[in-house]
Amino acid sequence: MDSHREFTDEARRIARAVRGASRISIFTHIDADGISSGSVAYATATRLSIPVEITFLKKLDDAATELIKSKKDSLVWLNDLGSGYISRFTGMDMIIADHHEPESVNPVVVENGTSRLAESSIYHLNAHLFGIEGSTEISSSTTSYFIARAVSDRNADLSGVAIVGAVGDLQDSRHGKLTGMNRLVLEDAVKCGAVEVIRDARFYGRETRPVTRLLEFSVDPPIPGISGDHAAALRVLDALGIEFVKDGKEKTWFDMRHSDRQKIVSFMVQKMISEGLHASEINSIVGETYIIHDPRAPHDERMPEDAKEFATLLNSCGRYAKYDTGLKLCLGERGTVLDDALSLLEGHRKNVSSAIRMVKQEGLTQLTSIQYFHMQDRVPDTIVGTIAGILMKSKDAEPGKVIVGFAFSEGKVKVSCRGSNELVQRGLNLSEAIRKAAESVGGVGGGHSIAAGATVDAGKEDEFLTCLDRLVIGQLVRPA
Ligand SMILES: [Mn+2]
Repeated sequence: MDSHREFTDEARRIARAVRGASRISIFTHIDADGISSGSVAYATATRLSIPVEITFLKKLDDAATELIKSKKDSLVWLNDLGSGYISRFTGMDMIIADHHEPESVNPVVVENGTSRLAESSIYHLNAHLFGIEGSTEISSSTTSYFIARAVSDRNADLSGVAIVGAVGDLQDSRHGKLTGMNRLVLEDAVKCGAVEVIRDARFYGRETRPVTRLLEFSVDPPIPGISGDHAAALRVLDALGIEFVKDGKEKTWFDMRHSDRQKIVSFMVQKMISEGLHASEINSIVGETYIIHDPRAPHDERMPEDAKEFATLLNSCGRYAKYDTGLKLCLGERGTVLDDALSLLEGHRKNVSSAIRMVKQEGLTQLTSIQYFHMQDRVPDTIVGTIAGILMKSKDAEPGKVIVGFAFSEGKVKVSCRGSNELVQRGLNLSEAIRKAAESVGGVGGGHSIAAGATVDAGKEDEFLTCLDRLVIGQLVRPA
């Protein structure tokens, strides 16, 4: 608990700097957590009537670093990036609100007892510096929310959109609910009506997918005898006597009666218990779900309310570089902004499914601890991670191995890696492995233990793979 206190104390110190700023330049990452974080910072500045601008960054490369450094007359507020490169910004008037592994986990303490980080002009709010687990207990959006909340109580209503960022980074997946610092944000959100917590099946697509597809595609963890088997899903619904078709159209999970949903959930839980699944695996299927009611937003029935689906919408905005659309959604705009976001999502789904078909046709290439595919220039580089994530949960991947995806990106090669909770428990730290492997071929990389990315020079893929394979073998010390 002390670490929580120190963290919120630091947020308060940073809030003073925010209040005193004459201009704020926000930089943030382009995924759901990044867009959500950016919107929290943006709303905070706007409400203080401080002139503010926001820039979305795919990565913190040299060009981005120069751009950030050019904002000398502003208080720069970095979200969801920066902690790994703090030494690039020495002397800048800057806030870094991030949850990726910092360059140095412990601030270097100098003789007079103050830390190097405290001494520098950079305000650095990152869970890792306070002994808090940054990959599961706090996202960038909830980190920035702590600053926003310390700026003004009025900003409590930003908690809903902050929760979308945390869910977008899958921080609720390990325990089937948000924990740690995220939980404190959730409490604010529930208090102000921005989020409703519902215990339910945690399937993806409860608002949009036909229910048999929803059951068929629930693969993390798999429901014995249902996942990957559309006919089995139909049989189960029939056997339970559930009417899932109305006017010739299949219902979604949300369309179904509560009692019918309960029937399906208890059937699945029994099935999983009888198959000897772990309590933690069962929890990840049946747990908390988060319904977002942004108090700032007008009601629009096309807007997905489920936090996961909201996050997916933001991710589509980011992947196709419609950052402004994502930002406006987070600020509570609907109408034509929502039209744009929904059509981006539809286009994205088409892109992903055709890419998955391609990889399945070509097959994954197997190494000892990893398996990989290369999309070359056939998809936007921003969807390689999604493809890797989906394959990781499919029957086409070999279990117990990391998936690596490549695609060409602006003259270089973008790499995305995905592991599993099980591999992380066995010692996998993809963030570290990918950083080292990328550096060994002159590239850059990093991220989280379960998901990480890199950029390397074209032609270096094989060398990179050999190095990564060796590093991952070394990490997986614990037996399966
Ligand atoms: Mn993040």
